[in-house]
Amino acid sequence: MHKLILWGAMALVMVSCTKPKEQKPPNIVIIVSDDHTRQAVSAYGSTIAQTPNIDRIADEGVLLTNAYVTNSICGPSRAVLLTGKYSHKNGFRRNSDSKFESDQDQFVKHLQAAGYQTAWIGKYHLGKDPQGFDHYEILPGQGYYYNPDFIVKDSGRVNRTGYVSDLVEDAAENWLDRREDDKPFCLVIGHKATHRTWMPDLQDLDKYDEVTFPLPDNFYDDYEGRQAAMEQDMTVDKTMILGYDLKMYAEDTKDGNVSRLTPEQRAKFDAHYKPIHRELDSLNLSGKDLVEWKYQQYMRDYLATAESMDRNIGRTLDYLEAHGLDENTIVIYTSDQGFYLGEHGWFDKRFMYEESFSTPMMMKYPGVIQPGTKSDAMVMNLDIAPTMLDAANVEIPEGIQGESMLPVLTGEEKQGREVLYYHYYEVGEHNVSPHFGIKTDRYKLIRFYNQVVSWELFDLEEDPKEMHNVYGEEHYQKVQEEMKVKLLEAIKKYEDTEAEELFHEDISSTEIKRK
Ligand code: SGN
Ligand code: CA
Repeated sequence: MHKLILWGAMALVMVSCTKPKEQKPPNIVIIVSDDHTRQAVSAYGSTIAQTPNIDRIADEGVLLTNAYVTNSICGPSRAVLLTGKYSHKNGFRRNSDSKFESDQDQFVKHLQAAGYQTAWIGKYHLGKDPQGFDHYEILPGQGYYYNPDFIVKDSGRVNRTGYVSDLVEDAAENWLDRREDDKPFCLVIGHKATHRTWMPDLQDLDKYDEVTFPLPDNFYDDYEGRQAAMEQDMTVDKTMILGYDLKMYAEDTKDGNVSRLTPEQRAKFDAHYKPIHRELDSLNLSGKDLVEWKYQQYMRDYLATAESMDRNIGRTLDYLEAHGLDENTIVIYTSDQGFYLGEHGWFDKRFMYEESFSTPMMMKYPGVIQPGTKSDAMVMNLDIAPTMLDAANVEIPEGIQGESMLPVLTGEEKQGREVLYYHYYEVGEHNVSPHFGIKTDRYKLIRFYNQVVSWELFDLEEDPKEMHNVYGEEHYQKVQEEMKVKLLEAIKKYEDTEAEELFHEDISSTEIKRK
């Protein structure tokens, strides 16, 4: 009974401000992919990929052209999404050794308290104990592409036959079918695509066979003046493995994904990759020819893996329409971070450089956000939690560090953020040195520490590909000082005491601390 009163009160408040005039609070669907980057989304102007279903969300709402993450890696990014707090506040700094304390405050818990039904379906990657969800069906850890296991709330581990993107969507629709339809819902759909090792649905394997992809113009970056970029281990050339990543397997592969295939599925898989393998053997490539061959194969697998996800996002949107839910449902599409598609010679993410610091983000909110809107406001994944609470007319708790995007997206406020703050912590795989920094509309300042100790400053207007570190250059002295002031302000604003200590350390020259 009291929930009904609450909703009545909410409806009244909503009529009197910019919120929709519907009587009911909006449903929420948040679709989070894994490593799917803007360069591979046609709504962002990608010419190499077509993502018609993802684009539908932008067409019917807003495309955010300046959306960024606070820490470019999977688990940490999801923890930020749920808590609306930076990694140093929510405790999940690294995939490698952090534990997500799911008893902490999360926006879904507030939605639950306000009468929402909540569910997380698909890749979660924050352990096995989600809280704040009435239902979950999550992939254990990274999960598998083919015939994956799911951990189902109250039932435990189950194995399902099929391709992961289809199975995640099936489970999401099953939950929607079963929900109590007199209550609003918040559903998070976590896709596994397009994570390494880019395993496409078998029906999509040949999709990009005939395409030759242009090499990014900084593919052969020499990393001059950027020591951390020099030290990384994530190049197509040296790090990407022909067998493991590009499926040029010897017969006795131990790869977890491939060994899960049924004999029938394996036959289709082999029918695609074996001729490519034979061709590779016959070409006898080396040097640049081999690197560029790897790049083409990487791109084909990556984009083919996105196909099924895009198709299944189309199913989500169709489901909402078919059930008359589309007019009162917010749909957000985002990734846990961006990814390198050969820029700087790389795959993977982690760096605060544009390709992995940014993330695709678009949102439809019928009646509130004008279809076909493009916003260049600087927003972060940190803002999703408060935005959803704002949309549901639920009070945004004190500790949340993000800001609701709604005032900017509805035109109520003109200006978004002026400064974006970033902090990456992981030490290990891919050897990217920890770093923190800020970005403004024109400049980016980064402080690397722990493995590489250095400063980097980029003028994004002059150097959008971040090839020229101007830190210490005479011409940029004033900008450098101003950016440092802004960085310290951001550190203090978000109470990142570890970064504050490092900020004050006097470092005169670049240092490398090899493990
Ligand atoms: C795995 C991948 C890495 C990737 C991390 C983090 N290696 O460890 O290449 O950077 O995940 O990705 S793999 O051989 O297991 O594919 S994240 O999206 O989970 O953060
Ligand atoms: Ca990821």
